[in-house]
Amino acid sequence: SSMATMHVALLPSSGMGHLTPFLRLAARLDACGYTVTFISILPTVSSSESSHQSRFFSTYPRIRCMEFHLLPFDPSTASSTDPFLLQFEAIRRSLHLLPPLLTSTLPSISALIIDISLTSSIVDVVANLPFSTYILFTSSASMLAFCAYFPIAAQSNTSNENSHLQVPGVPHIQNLHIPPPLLQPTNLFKTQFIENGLALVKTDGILLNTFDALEPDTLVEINKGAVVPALPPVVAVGPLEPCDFNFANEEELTFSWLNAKPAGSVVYVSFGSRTALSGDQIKQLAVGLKMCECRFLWVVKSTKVDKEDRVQLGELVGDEFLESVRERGLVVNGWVEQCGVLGHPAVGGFVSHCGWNSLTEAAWHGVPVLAWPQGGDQRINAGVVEKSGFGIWERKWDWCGDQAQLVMGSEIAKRVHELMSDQGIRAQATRIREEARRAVAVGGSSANSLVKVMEALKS
Ligand code: BUP
Repeated sequence: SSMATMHVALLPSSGMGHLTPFLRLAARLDACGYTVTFISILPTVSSSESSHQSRFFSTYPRIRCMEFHLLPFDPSTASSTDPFLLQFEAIRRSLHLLPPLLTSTLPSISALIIDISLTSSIVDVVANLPFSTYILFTSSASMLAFCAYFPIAAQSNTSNENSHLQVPGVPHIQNLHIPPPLLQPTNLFKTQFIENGLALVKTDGILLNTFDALEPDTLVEINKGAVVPALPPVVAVGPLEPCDFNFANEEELTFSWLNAKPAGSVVYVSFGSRTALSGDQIKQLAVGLKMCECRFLWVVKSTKVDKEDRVQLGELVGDEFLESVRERGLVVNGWVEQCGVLGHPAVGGFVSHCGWNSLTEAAWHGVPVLAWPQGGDQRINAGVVEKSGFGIWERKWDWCGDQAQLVMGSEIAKRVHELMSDQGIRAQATRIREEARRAVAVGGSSANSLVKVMEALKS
């Protein structure tokens, strides 16, 4: 079909970390002139997911919305308490309802782009349908390599913390860097993870929100077949640029506070949309930010899902603390427009949980990162920060969780100070920013790769 009628459908999964890159890719494809259908899964887990989607559809009126209503789901039939993981399962169990929706749209669909968490359930459902199936992998190339390799490694399981997993092209992965649920004998996450890893070979290709200059060796090894033979083409199309939602107007307080601060003087602290630190760790972080004597903007989260009742800020960090850092620090309990913050000239460092979107946004804006991974893929992503040199990673700091060892305020202060004063890291972050922008500009590696994928669909 001609470009004007080429039609791409996108199926994201739950959580802002998964939704965000799908919205960005949809906006990119729309800008290239393709017909785009965005499948909106209802109901969502968090209110940020629903508010972002409604804003998205009003900002991009050409993009079509296909509502996909989930079947009723009884969480007690799945072995997990994580609301986002339970939603993965709920979506997986409803996917057999999707083909009639997909085949009845006009112009007919040329490609379906799916989330990794749904892969093993969807590949068989769409196997005989007349379109290609691509994954948009929402994490790093390192994590993709791990995801492809883990099902094989799991067969020769060793549970020693210090044992290494040598995935070709990826820095040594110790067992203690692996998402913790994968080290347990069995659980819902592990089952899904292994099934999805094995199903990668059944897709037509895998798109990555990364770029050649950020993870060069890993991309080469994957595409040489060194990680797993017979993987479909793995294509770096990132960093996917932030959508322009214009949230900033609503957050005048945050941005007018930033506007009054000197260039590069503020450290931004956030652990993403689904990580709640323990009360004690939040208090130590407060101590650290007070001690480090830098200006800071801190997004505090005490609940996993934003629909839950919020605790008052004073209760979390102490009224005394808020009073004592008034000029120097802004503490926000809720949501800030992170891309606006990272792109603000006052911001000179980012203490991050290393969610992949956060890292690609830091790269896009050239902001140095202090990596403090808290769970999931985040230690593997922290390895990318360290290897590419645009940040530092203190490997001794623990994951978040009930058993977690507290990182003390003095230790945090020391590292934040180092982050904000290291000129070498700052220069490298600036170089990464230039590479990122070059990759997606006309003729850049990621822009060219996406065009090639779309061209291949035509034949
Ligand atoms: Br919190 C927060 N504002 O206040 P990640 C997040 N974000 O814009 P996660 C805001 O949500 P997983 C806020 O810019 C990024 O695009 C942020 O994605 C945005 O981490 C996204 O960084 C968060 O991938 O998901 O949400 O923990 O780790 O599952 O990928």
